[in-house]
Parts: sequence; structure tokens; C-alpha cells
Amino acid sequence: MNIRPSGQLQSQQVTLTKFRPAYSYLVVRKQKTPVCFDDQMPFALKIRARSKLECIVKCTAMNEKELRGVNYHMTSSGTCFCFPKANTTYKVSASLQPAGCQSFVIHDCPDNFDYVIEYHKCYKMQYRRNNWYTGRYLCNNISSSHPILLEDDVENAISLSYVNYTTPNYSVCPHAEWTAWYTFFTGGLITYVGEVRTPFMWSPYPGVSKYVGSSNAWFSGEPNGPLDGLDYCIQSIMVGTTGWDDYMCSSSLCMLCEVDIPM
Ligand SMILES: [Ca+2]
Ligand SMILES: [Ca+2]
Repeated sequence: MNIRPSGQLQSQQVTLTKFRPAYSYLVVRKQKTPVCFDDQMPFALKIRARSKLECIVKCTAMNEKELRGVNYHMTSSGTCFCFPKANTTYKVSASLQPAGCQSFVIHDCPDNFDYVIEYHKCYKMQYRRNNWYTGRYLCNNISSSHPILLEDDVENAISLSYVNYTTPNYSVCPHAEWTAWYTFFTGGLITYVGEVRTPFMWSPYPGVSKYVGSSNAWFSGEPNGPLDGLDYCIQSIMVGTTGWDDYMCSSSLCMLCEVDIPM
């Protein structure tokens, strides 16, 4: 960010470099849009500050380890809001920026990925169709990311929103059979260990797995992969129908990659 601290504020410089301007991908389709947090969120803390620098410094001093970001309102004689980390969706708005709001957020999402401010996630779509194993290999080789793990219903909804808003068009990720559908691989699969079939597992990296568990995201009638010795991977279908389907891992689909970032 373009803030140059001086005087006694120089000691805060290391902290300041962690703050990045706030953007959303879920406000305007195919556009990274500057946003501010919604000041009305119940956990917002309102304080006074004479500059955006002072806003950041004060919020940091009050809440360093638990701070997610700040809003600074230039036109309301120095109103500053501190937003703590919260395991919830954040409401953001593009309309506050023209009204003189600037917002900054702390996250560790690498620059070649998209930070989804609404749920503190870090995603990027591979717009190349590969079988699941090649797709995972490619994710693993980009910023140590992995095929997306949809760990709750909110993340499932946010991921669909992200894909819907960022995709260049609805034909770049066709289903292997129903080409008018839009679909992508996630990190979930059912496989065999020895001769024994596993439950559905998230497998972000080779040799790493954890149970998918029950989910409301399965499409009606799914999963239905036969016990035929083949691996079936969870594809998330966005256009054509909506929901998860277990589908042959050997089929060629796009894959949504995710970088795990600290809370
Ligand atoms: Ca995830
Ligand atoms: Ca299926």
C-alpha cells in the first residue's frame, strides 16, 4: 500500500506491509472491484482516526493478532472501523468507495491467486481440462495449492459464486459428456486401498486425505459411482444443474485450485 509512515509510526512499518487494499470478485462479474467492509456488521468496532495510517495503527494496537481489516472514511472527519477475524461471511460493498471509504485487509493469499474477501479463501481456476490426478499435480505445483476442499456449505456456495463471477464464459469448462454444462473437479474422491473401497475423501496432496463426511451439496441421486474398481472424483456442477457428482477421475475437466491461508 502507498502509506509512508514517519516519526514514531515507523516502528509500525512491518505491520503495515501486511495490509492490502480490499477487493471483491463477487460484486461485478469478471472484474476485481475495490470494496469496503460493511460498517453495519455487528462485530465492527468504530473509533476515531485522523488518517488511514492512524486508523490502521490504532486498530492494530487494539487487536493485532485478531484483526482482519479496517475501513477509513475520509469524508466523515476521521471515522475508522476495525474488523476482527471472524469465522463468518463478511459483507462488503463497492458503493462505499465513491463515498470516501478506503478499506485494507490482512491475508496471505499469493498474488497469482484470487483472495475471496467474503469468506477469507484463496482460489484460482485451472482453465485446462485434465484428468483429476494431472489436475491435482498442476495445482500442487502452483504456489503449493491443491484441488479445492469444500469443507462446509458456505464454502461450497462461495466457491460457486467465485467461479460464476470470474469465469470468462460458460463454455470454458464443459462437462466431459454434457458439453453445455459447466463443471470442475474438487479435491474429493472415492478410491481403493488394497482391495477395499474408501469413503469419500478430500485428498489435497498425494498421501494426504481426510473424510468428506455428509454434505447437502450432492446432486439428487448422487453419489452413484459403481463398485467397479475405478476411482470416482467429486465434480461440482455449476451450469446445467447444480451440485456434486462423483465422476470418473480419468475424465477431463477443469479444476479449481485453493491455497490454504492461516485464519
Ligand atoms: Ca477449502
Ligand atoms: Ca455420479
